[in-house]
Amino acid sequence: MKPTFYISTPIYYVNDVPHIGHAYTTIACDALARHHRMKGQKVFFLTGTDEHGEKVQKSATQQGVTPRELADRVVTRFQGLTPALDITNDDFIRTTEPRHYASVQGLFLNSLRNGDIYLGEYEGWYCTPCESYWTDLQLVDGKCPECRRAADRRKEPSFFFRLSKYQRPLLDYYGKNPSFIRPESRRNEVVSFVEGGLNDLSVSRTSLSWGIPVPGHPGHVIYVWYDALTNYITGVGYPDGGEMFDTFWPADIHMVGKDILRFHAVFWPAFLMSAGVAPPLGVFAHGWWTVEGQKMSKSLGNVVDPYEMVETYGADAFRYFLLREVPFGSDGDFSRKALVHRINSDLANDFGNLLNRTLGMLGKYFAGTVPSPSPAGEEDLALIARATETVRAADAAMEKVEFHNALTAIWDLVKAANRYVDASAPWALAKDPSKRVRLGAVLYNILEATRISVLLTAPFVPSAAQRMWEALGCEGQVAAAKLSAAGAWGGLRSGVTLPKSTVAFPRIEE
Ligand code: ME8
Repeated sequence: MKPTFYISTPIYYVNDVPHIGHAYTTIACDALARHHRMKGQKVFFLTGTDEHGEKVQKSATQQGVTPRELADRVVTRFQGLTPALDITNDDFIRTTEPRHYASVQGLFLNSLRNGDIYLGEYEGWYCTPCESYWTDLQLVDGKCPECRRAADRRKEPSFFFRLSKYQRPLLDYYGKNPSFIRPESRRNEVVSFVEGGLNDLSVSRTSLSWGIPVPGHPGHVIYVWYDALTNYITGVGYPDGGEMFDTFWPADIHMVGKDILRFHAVFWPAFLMSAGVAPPLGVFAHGWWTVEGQKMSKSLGNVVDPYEMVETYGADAFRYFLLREVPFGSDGDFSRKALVHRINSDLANDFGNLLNRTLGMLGKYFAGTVPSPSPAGEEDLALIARATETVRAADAAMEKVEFHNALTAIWDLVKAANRYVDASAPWALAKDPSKRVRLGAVLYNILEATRISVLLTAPFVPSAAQRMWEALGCEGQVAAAKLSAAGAWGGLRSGVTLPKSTVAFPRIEE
């Protein structure tokens, strides 16, 4: 196993406040970061905000403030997601920070010096919402091929990055690193795009002032995507290098929405190759959410506010829903009905109730004290084997970034534990004093299967998992437990006294 793991979210534009899409990417990264910490890896998890460019400047003008004022106001809403959603990012980067200026200018200068960046003139189209350049041929019915909004004609002096030169090196890189772009279907999309030929890319603007100046050419500011992508190396100390850089670069996963895959899988590795910096090891593109069957938009008034979700349903439930409802990588539809259904059926009924009813029986039959395990019968061995297999299966799914499969595997264990309760009928055993040892063994097994389930759900529902962990008499933070040790059967301590009940997941009125 690699000793380190570096994962990043995209950095979010500050032209508007966060919505469910931003929360989704950040939560997905957080679950992975937590999982990798529990595997014992040293993790670096970076998120932040993208504050320059025409889109932010335009939004500021519309609101009658400077871009800086807008950024300072909106950034707090993105930073606030960390406590609200229980996110464990190690750093938060703003592209307006001095460390980032040094990094972007440093990277740019490397390519300017080796001739990969040269001065020319840009003539073509620009889509401000996407901050993207397009040629006549690329436009669809005169509109941006990406977002189908009107693009503007531009003609201005510009520095260009020699992207055309990197067609072969990029294709070689994809060929040698089959898991660089995931999921697989997206990889094919990018490979065909690059095989179709690459034009040199305009990487500076003179008609805009809100950005990082090109060193030595104060009339030019660096293209916002060149600026933004560089955040991933700024975060680990570029251009100075040092221990952080050596430890964590190249990043393991840049997590992105499918809308911005091309920037990450084509432009970014080319910029890095040109400057002599290793490309990232992986880019994962996830799908898009619609809301109650419709595209989310301000004009429809159906934008889902993550803060409101947390207030109404709690961070654990929101996190669980987003990662369980849809296969990661596919598009999905958000609906309150589906969310409430998942909370009541998966979280409250299956999982919460497993612990709660077992604590009830433990209280009644053993005054709450955890009995000793004893030699296992066939049905016990089946449960133990299932738990051991689940630890392996959940990890395998997480390695493939298949959250839904990890959760399905964990819930199979939860359901198996519930069936074991019904089949072994502790309430019947309790009526026969000669079955007391057996009763103790059964309760131990249920609690132990629950403990392992709690351990595995900790990356997804961190607060509830911690409450359940404590209710099971386990010490310390479940988030700090190591999967290899704590995932082994038999970790539950006998002789400790547990509460008679606990509500891990309150039911919601439908
Ligand atoms: O693109 N469903 O920032 P951004 C799922 N600053 N995810 C969604 C979504 C939806 N409906 N809408 C947005 C930018 N996202 C650039 C990135 S990175 C160097 C620069 C998520 O504020 C998804 O992760 O527009 C998408 O990639 C990101 O928000 C775009 O955020």
